[in-house]
Amino acid sequence: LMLESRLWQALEQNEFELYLQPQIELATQRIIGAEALLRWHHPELGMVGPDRFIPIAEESGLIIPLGDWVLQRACSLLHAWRAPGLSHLRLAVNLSARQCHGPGLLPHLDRMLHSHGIDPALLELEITESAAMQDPERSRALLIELRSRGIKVAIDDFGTGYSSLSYLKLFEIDRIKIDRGFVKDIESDPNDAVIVAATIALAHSLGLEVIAEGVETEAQRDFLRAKQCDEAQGYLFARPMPVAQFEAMVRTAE
Ligand code: G
Ligand code: G
Ligand code: MN
Ligand code: NA
Repeated sequence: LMLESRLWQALEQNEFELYLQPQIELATQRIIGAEALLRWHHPELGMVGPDRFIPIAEESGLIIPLGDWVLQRACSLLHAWRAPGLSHLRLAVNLSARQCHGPGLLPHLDRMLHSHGIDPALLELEITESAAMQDPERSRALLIELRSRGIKVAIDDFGTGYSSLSYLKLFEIDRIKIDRGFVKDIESDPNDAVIVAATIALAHSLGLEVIAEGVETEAQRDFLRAKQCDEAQGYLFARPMPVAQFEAMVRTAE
């Protein structure tokens, strides 16, 4: 209850910040973009992570204005990145279930993309299986609308739902994000290794790209690269970080 009432105030008082976690192309080891991850600088509690406040924001409806704020910040970043050395970067943004199924998302996105003059292909929206499956017909229609604008769509936490294969059949998407639960034991659990390798092959044969999350070791990275996984994200490469630090990292790497 305390956090809920503080959340509305937090939005007004600009206490939220987007952190960025680099995404790496495995074949070249280059940073090809980032996932935007929300952080709350609470004046007394310090940094509060999204696991603590996103569920509350979903429940209370704050997720709509908060999600709009995230998209607006993401679009203004993409606008700023139309600069030498940064213009290739893609930005992935998480959508919550309520945001996906509300009526305001597409008009808001259209306004943001237009007013910031952004190439829609540089924006990727991450939708979890469970969010999409809450209302499969609506999600299907939404994903078609997003993709008709050239916006990229990724399935987040792929493999953790009860309907991963139905998802691939039902929805038009661009990329799957292999959940870090499968990546974690790739070296020690032969089942996980087989599942990950088969998922990559399946995705590729459907014309989809694959990113693996939660990559923490060189052995995991080498396994994924050997199985032709396109991209990876995780503590091995970098933790989520403030925008300025991400930009400096990209510039140094170039
Ligand atoms: O950032 P962390 O490192 O703690 O993220 C935890 C969870 O919060 C992840 O599942 C992520 O998808 C979710 N999350 C982070 N940022 C956002 C956001 O801007 N919107 C939504 N809906 N979820 C987010
Ligand atoms: O949106 P999603 O649920 O995938 O959110 C990504 C979450 O995973 C964030 O909480 C982020 O901080 C976390 N994360 C990113 N890389 C790693 C990693 O290598 N290991 C672990 N354990 N968590 C990670
Ligand atoms: Mn995500
Ligand atoms: Na995920």
